Amino acid sequence: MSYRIGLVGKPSVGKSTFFNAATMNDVPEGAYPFTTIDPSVGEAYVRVECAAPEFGHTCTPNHGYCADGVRFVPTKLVDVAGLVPGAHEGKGLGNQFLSDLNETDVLVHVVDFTGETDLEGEPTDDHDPREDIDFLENELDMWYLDVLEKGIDRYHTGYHGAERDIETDLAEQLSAFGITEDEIKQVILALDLALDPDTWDAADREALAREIRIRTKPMVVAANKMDTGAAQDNWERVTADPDYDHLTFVPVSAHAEKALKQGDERGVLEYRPGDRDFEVTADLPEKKAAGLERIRAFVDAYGGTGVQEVLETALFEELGAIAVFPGASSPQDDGTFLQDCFVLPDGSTAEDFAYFLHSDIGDGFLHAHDVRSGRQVGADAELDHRDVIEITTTN
Ligand SMILES: Nc1nc2c(ncn2[C@@H]2O[C@H](COP(=O)(O)OP(=O)(O)O)[C@@H](O)[C@H]2O)c(=O)[nH]1
Ligand SMILES: [Mg+2]
Repeated sequence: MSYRIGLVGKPSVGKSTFFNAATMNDVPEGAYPFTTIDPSVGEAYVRVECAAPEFGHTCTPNHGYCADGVRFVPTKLVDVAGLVPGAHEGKGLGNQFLSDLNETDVLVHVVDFTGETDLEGEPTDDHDPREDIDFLENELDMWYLDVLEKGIDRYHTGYHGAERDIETDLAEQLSAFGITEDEIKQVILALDLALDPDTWDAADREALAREIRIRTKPMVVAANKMDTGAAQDNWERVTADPDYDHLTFVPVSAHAEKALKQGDERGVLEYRPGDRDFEVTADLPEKKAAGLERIRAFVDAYGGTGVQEVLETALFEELGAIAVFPGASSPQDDGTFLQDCFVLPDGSTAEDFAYFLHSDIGDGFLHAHDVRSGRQVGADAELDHRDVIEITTTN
């Protein structure tokens, strides 16, 4: 029911560090490729401005927490280890890697922007981070192409008899990627191809695989280790390159996020995740204090450590998801208020929301109210981010 954000990237880019920082779980980390063989799933949070203050009340979250008007809504984070060259051919943890990827809704490609790790995750200097981006996109495209070719074979073997449509066969073969027949047809036509695979050459099939991948595997690039000068230089180069305009980049220091969260946990500083500032509350040895001041300069310059920003960009921008509060305008008899905040797909209607809450609520849907305005909301009306919606049912 909750979204899964997948962290992907070659070894040693900082996936485990990012994962730990975002979830504060204990996962082994270090510059050892494949420390995390099984995908680790943890709970991270995305920030949503809380609606409760607008009603003059304090919320009582069932899940996650609220800090000074910012609601931290749970989402699943998956550390998907196992990206190695040839993953799509089953090399390394190839098949496991791909099936784990398929269980995520949106990808965060963690890239080491220092250029100090090669494609296998071994130390080097002068590695261009663009190669990592090309490499992942290519692995994904080759994987999609394999499946696409199977769909074309299925079409040729005449499974659907005389009335076969290529989009039907492709949609069946590509169903794990969550794409419909209609969407496939749109992609074929958008690429100026005929609805006849016999007219497609190898380049056409590759372009088709790539386009379907782009539409079904949205991704954000987490430019990690931006606390180093080398990474900052690469950032300038890569983000100025028009060949990468199709991607969203977020500057990140997973180290900084982890240090701030640990400091907060140990009571030496106060830090709300995602903030661009923090307060040191203890007397620290000079070295520690200086380290924190370097982090302060970083979060001030970049508007935060980037960890929260990455998760929120993935969910709310790349995926277009929205957060909706089921609720009323005043607290329940037991004093609870706005206990829930759910993340729903782009385009969700009031009725979708009712079904999301419970099938009985969906089945009994009578009408919905926008609690802020008091206006009735039709079953088919699309909801907006941060709507507060009360649903009335027949039962
Ligand atoms: N400078 C810097 N180093 C980092 C950062 N994040 C991770 N690292 C280091 O990069 C190395 C690999 O990190 P790890 O999380 O194990 O990478 P993984 O193999 O992708 O899971 C470790 O030495 C980390 O301490 C960061 O934000 N800045
Ligand atoms: Mg790891």
